[in-house]
Amino acid sequence: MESRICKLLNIEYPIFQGAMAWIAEHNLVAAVSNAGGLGILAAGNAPTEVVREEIKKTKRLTSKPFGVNIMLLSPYAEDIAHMVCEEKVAVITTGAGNPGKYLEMWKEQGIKVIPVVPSVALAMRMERAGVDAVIAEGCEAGGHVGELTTMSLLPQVVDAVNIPVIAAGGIGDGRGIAATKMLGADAFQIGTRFLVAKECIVHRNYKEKVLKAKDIDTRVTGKITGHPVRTLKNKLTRKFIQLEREGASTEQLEELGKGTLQKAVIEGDVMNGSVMAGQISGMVNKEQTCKEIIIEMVKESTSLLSGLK
Ligand code: TUI
Repeated sequence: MESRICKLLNIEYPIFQGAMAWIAEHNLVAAVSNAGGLGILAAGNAPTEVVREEIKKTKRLTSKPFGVNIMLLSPYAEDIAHMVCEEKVAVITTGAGNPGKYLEMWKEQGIKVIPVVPSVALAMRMERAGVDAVIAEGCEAGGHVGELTTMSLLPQVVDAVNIPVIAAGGIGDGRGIAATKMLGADAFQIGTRFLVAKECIVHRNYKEKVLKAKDIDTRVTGKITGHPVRTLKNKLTRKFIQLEREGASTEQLEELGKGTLQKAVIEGDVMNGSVMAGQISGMVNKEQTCKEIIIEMVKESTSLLSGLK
């Protein structure tokens, strides 16, 4: 599993843990980094000092590199962008926007910067602006998604840039890693499978819902608001879809979505909460430690790839 990403970030395996808001906190992140992957703290919509504390707690649990993901729609994004410099984090990933205005500051601090890009155009802009790598995330992923699938987006981004490309969206086992490696990926980001990791603190009901999910159980809502989100179907998605059909306003839909991720993750209300998860939920059916997940995926993919002669 040699990869230029491993050298760049000083990690053993080219496996990133997707930064899931409210979920990717210090326990999960440290477990992934200690297992040789790259754990990534999700800042989500959390206030700056909460994220700073999470960074400190993670540092106490691991001496390995880990990242912080800044969700650029957060009201605290700007503040967190400065805080991560003070805390000297090794890697920053970004989502849900263009991090252009922070790049100079982060690069001056020697931080490795890896934005999520949902298009070739943004990938090229980011390369020109000096980022270290990009994450090409297809809409099979859970949470906020772009238009293109991993199968279509990834090879087009790989052709357009010279920096390393991390594949994300729809990777659930070693076959997904082998397949996206064939499409040109240098590393692989996995979110949904880590939801059911033993070290993952998400509510038990959330884990059960992912474990029970079938292939066709995710829905994308919020296309109208400009922020489409993939979740497992439930009472909330039915309400969303009905309101969208009735031509509800962006404000009404945003109001309905407020606080719903916390409701599912912390309170375990998986009927009225937002159960963000990717399309591979249907193949997640066992609970393992982060180390077991990583080792199993590495073994499966290397075996598949070594069979290609
Ligand atoms: O960011 C994610 N996944 C997320 S963020 C999130 S919290 C949230 N909740 C409700 C609404 C919105 C966010 C839950 N899941 N993945 C990475 C990602 N980034 N997906 C799509 C994008 C993206 C979209 C547009 C990245 C850049 C971008 O640029 C637009 C521009 O300004 O050029």
